[in-house]
Amino acid sequence: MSTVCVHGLGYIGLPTAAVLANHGHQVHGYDIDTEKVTRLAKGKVPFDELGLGILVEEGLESGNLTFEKEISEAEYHIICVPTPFNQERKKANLEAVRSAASALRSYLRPKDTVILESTVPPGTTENVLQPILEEEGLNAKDDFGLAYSPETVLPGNLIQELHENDRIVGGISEPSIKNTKRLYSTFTQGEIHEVNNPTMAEFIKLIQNTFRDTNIGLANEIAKIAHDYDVDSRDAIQLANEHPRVDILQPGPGVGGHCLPIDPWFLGQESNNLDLIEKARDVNNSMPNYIINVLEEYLGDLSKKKIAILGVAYKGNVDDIRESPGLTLARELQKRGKDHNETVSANGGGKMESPNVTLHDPNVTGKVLQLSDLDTAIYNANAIVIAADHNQFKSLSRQKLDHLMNEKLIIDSKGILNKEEWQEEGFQVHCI
Ligand code: SAJ
Repeated sequence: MSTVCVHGLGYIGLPTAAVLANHGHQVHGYDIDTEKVTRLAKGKVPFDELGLGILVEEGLESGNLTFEKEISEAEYHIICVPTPFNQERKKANLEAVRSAASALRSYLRPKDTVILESTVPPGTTENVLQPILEEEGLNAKDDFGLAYSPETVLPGNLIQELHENDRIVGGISEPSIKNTKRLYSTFTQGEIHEVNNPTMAEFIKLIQNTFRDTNIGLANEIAKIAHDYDVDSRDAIQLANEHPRVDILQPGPGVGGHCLPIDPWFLGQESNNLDLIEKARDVNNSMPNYIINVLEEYLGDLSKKKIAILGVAYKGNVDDIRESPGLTLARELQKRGKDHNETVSANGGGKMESPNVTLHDPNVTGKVLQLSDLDTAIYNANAIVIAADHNQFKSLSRQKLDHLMNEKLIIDSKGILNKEEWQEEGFQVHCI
């Protein structure tokens, strides 16, 4: 068993630390957010993830898992810090990787191994991380190990996937790869694939998410085309996928989360050859406005209409709102009235009021968003848009909606309702 220091206790670092501790390693969790560290030391997990709370609790009880405000020496240092995206410059912000590297290098001893897991543009491990780690005089090739091994786990199913997914390990030397494999093989049943340089591993991670984003872009475009022919896109995709070599993903309100909408741009950081990939991004980003067009098809002018958005998490059964399509839709709806009024004040014409948008999400908490309970959100609504496929929305009560809504219109952008059953009760259901 080994000593491990995990740098960054977010969506990936915390579950990784807990799983490692659960497999007998002595794990030290470190984060620059000292309040978070204090809460974690008391067993308080800052986000919902199936099975995570219990693993943290067990780790703390066994003494295998500790959370500290200082970095500690360890045989392995795993870096799981955020790599935000700078929208304007279309570049990754690697500040957190840089400062994690500067902070840990004085704790680095010969024969230790540093593993980067954060999603980064190709070349980051060797060109950004390595030089910073070497500043204290140790040399990565001869003295310590350095590898990139991307996390590939799905939020909502993280713990299971940490145990089961294959892993890619790209190291700068044979010992770097060997030591990294040794650690991961203690908890993953998936295959560990070695590649002989970190850049290749970084690239593989990015094309996995880019594949998914581009495939969803195709599904979204198919949904728009299907509507023009009055064809149900989901039925069409389902049957098309019966072919052994066709595997189209599902359309929706847009692509959210911290990974899929961002990773394609990381891929393009040092390349001008993104074409189809950028187009797919545009298609996915167009979905909230497409939903507004659909709403207008049914309701006409949306001024003074009340639209309830159900689901502001970026996808079903998570509480994460990063890059949430539901929130983008809300913002775009509100913008409609504003944009219209700016045009009419310049050119003359009648003013338009923004629709009244209400938000409901049973999984998300927080005052900033002004979330309503379900009844308040849908009361007197002219339409509901389902923007996240939470389990709770699959069993919405027709009776309640019938009773509370002003007009019985549902835009089901995730295709979770049984359309026929709802239509039998007099609802208009439009699936994206
Ligand atoms: N979505 C669709 N249609 C689909 C599938 C998803 O519109 O058919 C939408 C979702 O609603 C959501 C977005 O795409 O808004 C992203 O959701 P997701 O479940 O596809 O992926 P993430 O972002 O939660 O996690 C992805 C995963 N990558 C792959 O499956 C290739 C996960 O395994 C990665 O670890 C994660 O990114 C990451 O951290 O990179």
